[in-house]
Amino acid sequence: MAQEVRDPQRHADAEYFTLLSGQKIPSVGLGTWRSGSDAAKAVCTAIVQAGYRHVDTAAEYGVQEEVGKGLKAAMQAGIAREDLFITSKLWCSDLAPDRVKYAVKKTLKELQLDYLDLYLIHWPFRLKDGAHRPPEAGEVLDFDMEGVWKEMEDLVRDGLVKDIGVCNYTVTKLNRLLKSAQIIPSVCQIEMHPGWRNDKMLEACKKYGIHVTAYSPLGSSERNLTHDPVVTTVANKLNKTPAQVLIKWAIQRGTSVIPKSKHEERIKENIQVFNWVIPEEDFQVLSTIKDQRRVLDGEVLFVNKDHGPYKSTAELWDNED
Ligand code: NDP
Ligand code: 1BO
Ligand code: 1BO
Repeated sequence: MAQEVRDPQRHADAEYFTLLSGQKIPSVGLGTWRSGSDAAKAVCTAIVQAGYRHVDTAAEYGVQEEVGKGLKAAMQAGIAREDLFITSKLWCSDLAPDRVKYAVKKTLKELQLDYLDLYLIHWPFRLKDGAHRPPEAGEVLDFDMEGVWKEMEDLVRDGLVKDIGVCNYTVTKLNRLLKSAQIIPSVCQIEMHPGWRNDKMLEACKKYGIHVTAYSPLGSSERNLTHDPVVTTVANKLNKTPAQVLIKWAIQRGTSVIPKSKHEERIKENIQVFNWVIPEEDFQVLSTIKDQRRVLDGEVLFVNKDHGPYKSTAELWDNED
């Protein structure tokens, strides 16, 4: 068992985690998937009013220009660029060696930034431009993992990004990547919450020193765990909100965490997670919820049951679930 899983009090008040590169990633960041036209206001509110220093976005979210406006407003309000940690992601249609640099430059332009703190491979599956959901025959292409990673490494050398990492990897894919990587991924971003603990990936990452960021920490909008009776019972006992308990649970596991909200009050609520702890017994209760399942299994994006190359979600996740 990884140290953090064994000792959930160790990271209780970590405001930052240190990456392999030495860079620090703030433990709480603002998610921006499905923030739409509210993204600029959410980002600015989070940074200037609520004290966030970490924002997670992606080309695929279609909000980067809005996020960029929010970042610009925050910087105009006096927050220094170097105090912010901005993450974006390489989308599946750009998952080819000759498209990586172009994709990051487009992202930087949309965000009005000259570097990213972290650039992630969004999903380890390459899609044809304009692929349908679910994909039609021939729309899921071969992914040159080693070739793309080499280009990602070049982005670090060129100073366009400080750290690189992956999302939605399995232990199998991580082991393959590590065989050829010259720069080990600093971060692996994966779905994690008490309803999908994903202990296997957490432990694999810890073994290699790869930091984990937990996405959909509240169970996303599809499985809103803020109404789960186990979570609400612990929240009532600790006099905290269910969202705060879910976010704190993630930090106590040694992961950074990127809750998304479009609402000012919730954005503020979601970072009030310091100077208190989830006691061991309650942490264990949260860590033994039986109904373990992913919210984002990737099926709609990558599975074509008749033509493949991935005919089931089990295949996407290398039969590790
Ligand atoms: P979250 O688990 O963050 O949940 C977001 C939902 O919870 C929204 O419906 C939000 O509504 C609601 N919510 C937010 N705060 C509270 C609160 N205090 N009380 C009750 N409800 C609340 O889901 P996401 O899937 O958005 O994950 C977070 C982020 O992770 C994403 O936004 C994205 O940045 C990243 N991500 C990355 C993925 C990847 O493949 N790498 C995949 C999925 C997510 P409202 O906005 O109305 O407040
Ligand atoms: C559509 C991509 C899933 C959220 O990151
Ligand atoms: C639109 C995202 C769905 C992932 O399975």
